[in-house]
Amino acid sequence: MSIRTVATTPFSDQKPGTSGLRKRVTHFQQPNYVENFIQSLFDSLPGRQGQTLVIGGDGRYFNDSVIQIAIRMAAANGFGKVMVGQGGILSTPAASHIIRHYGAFGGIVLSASHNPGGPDGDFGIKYNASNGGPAAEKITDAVFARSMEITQYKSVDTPDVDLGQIGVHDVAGMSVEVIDPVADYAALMETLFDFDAIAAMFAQGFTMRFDAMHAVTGPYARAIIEGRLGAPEGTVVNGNPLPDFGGGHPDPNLVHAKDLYDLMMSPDAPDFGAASDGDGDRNLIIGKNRFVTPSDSLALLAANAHLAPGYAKGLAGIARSMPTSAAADRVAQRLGIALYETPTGWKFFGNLLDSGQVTICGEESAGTGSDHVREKDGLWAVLLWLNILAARKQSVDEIVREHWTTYGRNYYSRHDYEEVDADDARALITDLRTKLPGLLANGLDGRKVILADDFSYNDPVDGSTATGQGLRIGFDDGSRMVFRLSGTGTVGATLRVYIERFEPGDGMHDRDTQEALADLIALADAVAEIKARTGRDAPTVIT
Ligand code: VG1
Ligand code: CO
Repeated sequence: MSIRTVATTPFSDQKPGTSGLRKRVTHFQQPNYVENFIQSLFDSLPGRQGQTLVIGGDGRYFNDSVIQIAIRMAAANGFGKVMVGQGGILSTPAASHIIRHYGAFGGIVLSASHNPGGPDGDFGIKYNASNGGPAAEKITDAVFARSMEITQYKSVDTPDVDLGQIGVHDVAGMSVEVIDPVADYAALMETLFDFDAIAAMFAQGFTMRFDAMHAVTGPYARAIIEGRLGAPEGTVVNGNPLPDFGGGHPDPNLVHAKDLYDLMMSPDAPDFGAASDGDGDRNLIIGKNRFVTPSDSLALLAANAHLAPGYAKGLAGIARSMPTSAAADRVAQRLGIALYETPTGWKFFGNLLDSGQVTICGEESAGTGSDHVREKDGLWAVLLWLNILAARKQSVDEIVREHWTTYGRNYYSRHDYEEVDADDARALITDLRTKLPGLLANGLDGRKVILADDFSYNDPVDGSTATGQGLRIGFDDGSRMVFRLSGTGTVGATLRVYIERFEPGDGMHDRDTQEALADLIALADAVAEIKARTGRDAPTVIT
């Protein structure tokens, strides 16, 4: 079969963001746009000849077309084998596991995560390396550089591979294996958690709702929660992945998973509620009348992980992204283990996990995970929670309250201003940056400022540095505000403002979060001139 070389010209906007290249579907549909990016990626991966590439996605609109393009281009670019999820489906954590489990060279995950899908929605392409984790900046920078000078791409003329049936196909001499997207992942989960104890809890009448938001986790949650753990059918809702996620926004937060939230706050609430996002790497955890913030969830999981068989020997260390609250820091302190603070994005946890310095990682954006894969993992977090509930035989609310009494509570909230004019947003950050030295010297509104900088990170493993990762202003009472621009949006800019305040173990733990943070929220607006510069009265999303 002859390889076809096609002439092309560069696009100037193929720089991967926090988590791969993300654009509108219509943008990806421009002639050669997908091909250019995939060829730039392959050109940046020396040693790929004869190797195995994993391909899968979250099932969103355009997933099937891009998978076929990627398979043909993999064959033309010398890969020896492609493993692809049946129906083109692989959740992000499952793809990470498959890469590791089968010793693959890397993997392509097609997803725009929590962004909406459909013909007018978003699409995305991300690359994971042989450790199963998101490509480090060294690789994404190389891909971007290549995309700016690309002149041709390679493909083969073969018919589409039938992704509907599990089995092996030949594409121009390259083997394509269509695999069960769930089986290996479910088997991994069974090695980490006490499935018997969780199943016994369900058998005794424990109730749960898992909202898959018509995204990728439906088949995984059904197979594991209803299948292996024996929860009643119907425990998983919105369990069929749809190309447009049923018109919804597959972001498991209090705005987009409002149905679940309302149920959990109602008299009919089951014992436990959870949801995941488009590609299955995020999680939302809600108990009866008790929403657990992602930052608290990270701290709680770290403090209780030893109750699950996979973590019985304890944790090596904990890592959290910089904007995530300091709740996990106190757990690390008590456990006598290291706490690492990294920039936003899972790729920064990779080296710490690979070198065995941390076991559990988390982000305030509803991402938690461990060294079992190299991505955040929504269902993993849900199963660890279930394991903890089965072991402690207490409600979510009781466990959270006990935690606060022991460690204190970090009141925490993130305010997002979406689709702001990109120049205005950049100017806001630039101007605020110039104010930081003054704040450090003079304080702010009568408060003593002990930290005012633009966060930069030195990777302790490979010595690489990431700068410009967010402006932080910290006060002497442990409260803090952080400002950064999103690297996953597709229209304009999204300003994220993260606010937290520490309340000690014997303090007031029952205040409304927005109210408890009101003075800091007002201060953040004043110092960054958010309303004036964005023209917005209120954030688009509050989490
Ligand atoms: C956001 C979150 C970040 C997360 C990233 C990818 O990035 O803040 O914590 O790692 O999304 O998550 P940003 O740059 O928009 O703030 V996902 O679920 O899209 O893979
Ligand atoms: Co995601």
